[in-house]
Amino acid sequence: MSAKKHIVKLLHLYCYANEELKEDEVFIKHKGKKIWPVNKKYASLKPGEKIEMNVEIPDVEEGELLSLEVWDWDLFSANDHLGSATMKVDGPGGPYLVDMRPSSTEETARYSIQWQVPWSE
Ligand SMILES: [Ca+2]
Ligand SMILES: [Ca+2]
Repeated sequence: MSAKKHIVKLLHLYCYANEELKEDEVFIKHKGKKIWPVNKKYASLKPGEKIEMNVEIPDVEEGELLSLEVWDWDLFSANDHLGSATMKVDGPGGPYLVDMRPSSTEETARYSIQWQVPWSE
């Protein structure tokens, strides 16, 4: 018997505090692969801003802990892993808001992701 599968829809990304002085150049990874933003390298965000994500992650098994990595793109140095957000996928519901857990105690960036599991046919 195989586990039930769901689509996880990412709705919005909120920035409460950033890593850099002006704007962070944010992108999101899932299982080591960039999944957002879709048609560009990153999205620029500063504190107090919210941006629409509108991306779907298919085939998430019921009960799975879905983990998303939040990254800041940098031109002259390695990109920074700001932190990770974990969502427990129990079935259709939401929207929910999950806080990113910072990657270290020195990390200043604070982000949250709004997500939901839509009802399917
Ligand atoms: Ca940057
Ligand atoms: Ca940086």
